[in-house]
Amino acid sequence: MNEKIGLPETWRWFGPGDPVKLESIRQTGAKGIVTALHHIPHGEVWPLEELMERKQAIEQAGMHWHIVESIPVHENIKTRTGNYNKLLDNYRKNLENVAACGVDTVCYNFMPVLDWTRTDLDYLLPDGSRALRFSFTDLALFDIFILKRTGAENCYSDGHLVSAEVKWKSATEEWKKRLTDTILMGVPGEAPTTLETLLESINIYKGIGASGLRENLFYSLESIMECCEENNIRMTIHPDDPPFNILGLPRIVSTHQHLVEIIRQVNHPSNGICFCTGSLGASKHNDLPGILKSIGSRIYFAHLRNVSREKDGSFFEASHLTGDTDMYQVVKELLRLQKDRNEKIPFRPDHGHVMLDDLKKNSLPGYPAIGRMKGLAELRGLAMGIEKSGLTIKQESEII
Ligand code: DNO
Repeated sequence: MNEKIGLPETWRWFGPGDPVKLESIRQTGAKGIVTALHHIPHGEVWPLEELMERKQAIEQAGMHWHIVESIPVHENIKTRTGNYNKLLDNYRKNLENVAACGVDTVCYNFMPVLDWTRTDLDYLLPDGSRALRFSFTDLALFDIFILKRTGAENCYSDGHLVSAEVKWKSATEEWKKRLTDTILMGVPGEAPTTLETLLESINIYKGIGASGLRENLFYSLESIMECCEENNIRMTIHPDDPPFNILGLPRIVSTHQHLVEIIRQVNHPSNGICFCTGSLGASKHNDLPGILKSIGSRIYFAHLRNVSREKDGSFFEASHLTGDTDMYQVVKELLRLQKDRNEKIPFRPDHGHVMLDDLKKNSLPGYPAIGRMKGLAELRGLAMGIEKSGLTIKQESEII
């Protein structure tokens, strides 16, 4: 694609073990690779040598590496316990190391214990393809009957309690195990959590609450901003996925207000946002184009995907241009921001349906090749159409 038109296209690659190889990614048209050293346990220093090998492999395949997703934040940093200061030293070291490889943007999240949470990785769509889904009934079933969290029943509507109990009675052991593995999974390539550690963590976070977690985020951000500045790195926090409370864990990156608080509290240009339309869009209260208008000056990276919300708060991942998020408005705002700021805002097509030949292959949940490539192609066309028809007009962001 003409680099001067549209939004820079990137692609998430999970490293040499990813079933989608760099040579294939190149054929999608994406120029930028988004990756991380997923096999290294959270909190450890990533060896510079290994990072350089990654960089080389990406460049040899004809692409470049500017974005790391994620340098994971260790639980002790989120809870500010134990060796958290040492872990923050390691985090700064990692920032220096990735910067030495030419990385200028780092994505991370501050979700307690679990990264994104779904209840079904294989949801059958009417056209025969498969998507990820989050069902409130299944979450309630897991919470009450499998995790057996004290007080869980108080967190769900009467309707969810009834449907969870009915489903529990007829569920097979195999289905229960699959649901448990799905909820505990987190990020492909990283160690899953267990029921025991999840329960322990839920207890720890009970004592911390949303305000404590927020303070811990601000403390951590303050402690790395100077390092980011020196190394020309911009941090982008990923929104909570889903953007509402689950399993009694606190949430601090779910709403417009949360994002405003984060950038106001640590008011430094290196403190930015990863604008994930799929995460934010799972709540009907989030006005996505409105968020872009408001805090666009701090959005340095975008994840574009769509969700269809169901009446009871459940949702499934729709194709990139359908679903409840108006992708036309989102892309238009992003293009406008690019113009205002006179700099590019990279995006990646986030997730994709399992379809066509991928139905016969093993791909990482959310990250098959063909569904993502379909999303990328649709988004590329949308951006080009908007830009070539001159639909973006200058508008400054409201705050900061
Ligand atoms: C899901 C991803 C997230 C994201 C992390 C960032 O597909 O968008 O796992 O990488 O939350 O730390």
